[in-house]
Amino acid sequence: MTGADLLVKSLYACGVRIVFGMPGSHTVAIYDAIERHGGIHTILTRNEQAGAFAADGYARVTGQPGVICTTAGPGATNALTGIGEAWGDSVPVLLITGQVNHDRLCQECGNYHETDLESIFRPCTKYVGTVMDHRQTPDMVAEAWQAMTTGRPRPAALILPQDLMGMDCKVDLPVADVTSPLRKRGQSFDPMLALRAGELLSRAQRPVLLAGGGTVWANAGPELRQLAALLDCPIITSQQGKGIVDERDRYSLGHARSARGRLAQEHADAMLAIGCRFTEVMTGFRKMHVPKQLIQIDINPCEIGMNYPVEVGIVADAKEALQAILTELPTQVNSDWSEVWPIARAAKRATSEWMIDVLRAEIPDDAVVFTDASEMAYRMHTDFPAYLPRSFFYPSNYIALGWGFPAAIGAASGFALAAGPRGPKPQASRLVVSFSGDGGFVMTCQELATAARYQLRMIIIIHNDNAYGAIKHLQRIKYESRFRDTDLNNPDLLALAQAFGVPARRAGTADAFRDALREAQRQDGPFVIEVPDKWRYLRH
Ligand SMILES: Cc1ncc(C[n+]2csc(CCOP(=O)(O)OP(=O)(O)O)c2C)c(N)n1
Ligand SMILES: [Mg+2]
Repeated sequence: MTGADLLVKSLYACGVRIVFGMPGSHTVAIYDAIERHGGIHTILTRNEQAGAFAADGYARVTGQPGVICTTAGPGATNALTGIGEAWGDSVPVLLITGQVNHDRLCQECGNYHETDLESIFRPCTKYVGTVMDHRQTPDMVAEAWQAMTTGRPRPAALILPQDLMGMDCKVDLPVADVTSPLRKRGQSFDPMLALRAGELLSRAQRPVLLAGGGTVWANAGPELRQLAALLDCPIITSQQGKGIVDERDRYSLGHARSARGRLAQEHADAMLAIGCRFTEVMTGFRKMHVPKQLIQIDINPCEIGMNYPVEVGIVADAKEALQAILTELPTQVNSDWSEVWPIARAAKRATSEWMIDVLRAEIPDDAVVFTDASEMAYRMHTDFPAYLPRSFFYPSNYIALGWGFPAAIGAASGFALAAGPRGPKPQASRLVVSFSGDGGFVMTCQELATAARYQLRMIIIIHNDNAYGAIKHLQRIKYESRFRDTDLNNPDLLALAQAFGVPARRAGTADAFRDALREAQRQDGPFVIEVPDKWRYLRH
């Protein structure tokens, strides 16, 4: 048994069944151990950045940590942007990376791939460690796993010197048990706080519930819905909280920045914010109306009162805190939204986009949509209703362009794995949609090779305005239309897809888009739809 065998056994014991990434000289021992172990699938990506994005997409959709394995030095730093995205959006992603021999570390004595990975990854991981004795491996895997899966989910990095991975352990060392009670996500909190929160909410005339990503990771949808029903009040969400309660539900007023969501905020005299960070994007650069009577629940104590002053702050897991508030809620509640409900429910968005409407109408309710940092995707936050938790994703806070397509690959890989080689037919597994602009798609388009290699069932939509439209827009409104480096000379995207072996179609109208979506859903593998948008291009 080698250090790499110990690593693989430990990962398997944590429940890892899929590893994204690519091998290099410093990690071939790990890949060989995976090959001999036989219980873990690998998904080969063509750039480690995309591998980290895929691990992130897998984690977001399954709720389980995603794993990315890279070689030392450039492999690891390629993955850095993906780890940054997972850090910004609170997603558990484990980076497994090689390193130069342990006795040569930090000496700059000519070992290729050498760089100080701990220092590079420390600011964007909850746990980072370099194995300095191969027998430490099981404990360090368990520590990394524990960091990712308790409290606020965030990435971790485990750095493995290549000599230790190849080293024989002589004995069959046991791996650490991480399935034991370290699962508890929150810490205990003062029940008086739940009582105060319950009193405040029941006294309010128009309370509103604001749900963020913390509610999704805590699986707190049922409690949230129950509280809304008891208070007869609206639920609005951040981008990360989208779908925690079906956006068609009578208590849902959708995304906080939607026309309906804004109405809820404007009329609210109390707010319960749960697992929501009040980020720059979500609050429209702090312009969001937040009532003075603010109760905030967050698993991370630093978030309480960080952006808006709070009346009551509860450091807890969202589900546990909501359960406590439900218990403490007085039977007499004063809430009365009767005048606002009809106006808010009828509120219409400013302009409708056929791309968004046709997509929502054509794909199944349980389809999973990954969007990239593009103008149309930004519109989708407010205008694309999510029906389920973990069904609509956007790189919300680090906002790495090029994230959407590889992240969708990660999710599609997870579904393919769950279906298994003899499992349900591909059509029976959930449909994955990737929705990018042309700029973002071309940034990681090499992953068409990955989608084709594993025949992942996914629809890859590219909204093509031949521009970095979002940035061109800024040049127009802030810099008197002095356009520089925002018009693009794109390849023929259909020919590009076909060169990778992925069928593709162009659709320039709502009808053509509808037909293309239907054709795509009849496929067993990936399918590209390009939507050219000359009109938008000219409008800028
Ligand atoms: C890695 C990275 N580089 C640059 C940016 C800045 N950026 C944000 S949106 C955008 C343009 C995206 O263009 P496209 O994907 O075509 O979508 P569009 O805005 O045209 O809808 C750019 C360059 C970023 N967020 N991330
Ligand atoms: Mg564009």
